[in-house]
Amino acid sequence: MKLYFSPGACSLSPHIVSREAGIPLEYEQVDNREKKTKSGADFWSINPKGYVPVLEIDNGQCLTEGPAIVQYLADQKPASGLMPAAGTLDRYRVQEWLNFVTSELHKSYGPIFRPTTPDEYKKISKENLGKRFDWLDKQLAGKQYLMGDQFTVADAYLFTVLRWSPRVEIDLAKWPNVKAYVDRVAARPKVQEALKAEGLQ
Ligand SMILES: N[C@@H](CCC(=O)N[C@@H](CS)C(=O)NCC(=O)O)C(=O)O
Repeated sequence: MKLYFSPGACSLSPHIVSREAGIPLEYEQVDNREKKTKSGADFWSINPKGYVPVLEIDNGQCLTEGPAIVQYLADQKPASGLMPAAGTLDRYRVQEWLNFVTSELHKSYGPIFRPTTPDEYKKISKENLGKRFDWLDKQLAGKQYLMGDQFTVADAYLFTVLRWSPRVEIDLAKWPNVKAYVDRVAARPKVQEALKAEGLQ
């Protein structure tokens, strides 16, 4: 299988999951501005939506949308504990987290990165993120990971978006549990491996 990624983008989440699960993937870098892959392919022809991540599965099909990709990868290695078994309440809890990260956090960062976004809009996006972090900080009190002691795909995704904070001048020190969580996830050997492979360390 091949993962199309852009360094540090949300594709870092499935990248981390592949390494945590011990699934060997081919990784192909995408130039998100030019919409070209490292080997010169037209990225629009790979994902007509024009964004990473994309997982090309061995049968030639492509799967898009990070939250779907991480579940697919984790389900290849159920013993990894990265995704609880289908039908269990814990599975829906992890899906609840994935949805929170994608809709309440991930898509609030996007406009802050864009140079064309009006400052007033950026300010509102940051305030909204701050409100979510107030809540998140309480959820993480006394916990190693979102689900307790078990690292799951939701942690790979949450970590991926939280690490964009310094680039948009959000200081996570205001939320000590969130800050400690980011440091804890960053210290995981497989996370370190993924960061190094993307040239982020
Ligand atoms: N809904 C998609 C969004 C993916 C997304 O926002 N990807 C960004 C990187 S974090 C991207 O490739 N953006 C390039 C673009 O939109 O031109 C998902 O969750 O996978």
